[in-house]
Amino acid sequence: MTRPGLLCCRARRSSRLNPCLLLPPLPVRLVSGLRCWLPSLSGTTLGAFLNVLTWAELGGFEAPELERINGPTNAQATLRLFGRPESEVRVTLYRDHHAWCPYCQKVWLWLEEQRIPYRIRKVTMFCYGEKERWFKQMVPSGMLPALELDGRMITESDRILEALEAAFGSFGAAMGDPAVLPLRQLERLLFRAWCQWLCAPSRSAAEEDSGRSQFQRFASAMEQALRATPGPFLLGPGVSTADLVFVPYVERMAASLAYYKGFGLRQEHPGIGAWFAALEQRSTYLGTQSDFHTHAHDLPPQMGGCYASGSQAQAAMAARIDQGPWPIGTPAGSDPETSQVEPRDSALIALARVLKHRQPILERNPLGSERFDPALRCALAALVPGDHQPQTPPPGSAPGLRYLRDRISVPRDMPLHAARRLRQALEATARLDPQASPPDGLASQGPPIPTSHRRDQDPRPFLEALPRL
Ligand SMILES: N[C@@H](CCC(=O)N[C@@H](CS)C(=O)NCC(=O)O)C(=O)O
Repeated sequence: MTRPGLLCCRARRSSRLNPCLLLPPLPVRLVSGLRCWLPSLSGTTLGAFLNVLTWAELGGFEAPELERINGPTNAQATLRLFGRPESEVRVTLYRDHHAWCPYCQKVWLWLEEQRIPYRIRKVTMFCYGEKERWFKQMVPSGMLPALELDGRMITESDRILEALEAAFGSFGAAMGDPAVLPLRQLERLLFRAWCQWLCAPSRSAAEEDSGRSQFQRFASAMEQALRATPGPFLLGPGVSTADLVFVPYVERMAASLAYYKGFGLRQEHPGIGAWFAALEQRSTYLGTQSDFHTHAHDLPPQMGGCYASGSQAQAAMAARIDQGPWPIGTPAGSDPETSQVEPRDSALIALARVLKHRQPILERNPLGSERFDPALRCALAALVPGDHQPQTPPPGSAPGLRYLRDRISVPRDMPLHAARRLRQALEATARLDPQASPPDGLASQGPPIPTSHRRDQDPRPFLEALPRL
């Protein structure tokens, strides 16, 4: 069965969205869409794949273009001007390629909130590759973040913020303000309690409980600090540097404690939940915000290991973060991870990001480019406008689909909701793999995500595939 009706309906939709995409006659379209894997399919299975969209058809569903330089905060920009001329740029921020470095996020957010024109140069972290020689010549320790201000190189995130305050004025109360200093100390105490709970194996249930209650003591102290002002931020109604100091690690706490402890930080500490919700009203924070899945797997090599509690609730939560179902279309307020309602174009954004990096995505996949190509297009069919279901992929595709599912990084690749849509599409397609039996068995998973390093996330193939500007 070729199901021509479905194919025609898609073709019409794509050509309507993009009038330049003049589709060739039906038989040619079918052949071009199938050329990579026709030889490996038998006549009976072939019919099931005839309505898979071609790359040209997928390219017809355009996502709105992101204005990287002057638009909302985003992880892809290498220059931010906020409507100012480039000649006004005095700052270069050196941060990591994957937006995994918490101390970089603090400085990044400060520059975005203050709308200071700046350049971004991305550097590799030791855990996912080799540090660039040019960066080590400037910063021998290789540590991030680093910031160049009027030609002067500064390292250490707190020193960087102090230098930025001196040059451009503070963002609310300054780093050295008597109201900010005790909050900065509290952030370090909270950080330490989190590390002790998460990064050391518990030898008994009592030890696990003690790690949890020690952490909750400082989480409650943060809530108390929030209650001491009219809120929703630490120093009152306006977000300020004091909040930015807390953002990176409290975000990582929420993610890692959900995954490794089955602990809902936002739910257990509603004051912190309300603080996150206020931050999620800001496009600045949304542009730097990561998600549970990304942090659950970027933290172990950075922290020297994260230890799961092994409770039933923890195992269930970790499985949901890894394999879904992800909270898509849940009622407002019931999403454990964010208060942001899903933007309407999140599926299209996911599609556009895959299309942009299609070549290295295909080449890096363990199935190999030729085998993964049709499987990926089967999954992407679920992202095009309309109520489309993923298509049954060629037999044996599940590990390749799940390899990609496990390596979508937020916000490096796309925002949180777009990433959920793409993971959902890949997983739903993997479950249709006729050879994946049992459907969620180990054999049909992709290669496991490493925990002592993340060299599976080498950024170079993706950078090399981009057009040189
Ligand atoms: N105290 C420093 C800590 C910076 C730091 O630990 N940076 C880590 C990344 S989060 C780093 O650059 N490590 C080297 C690497 O991973 O390549 C600061 O506040 O800037």
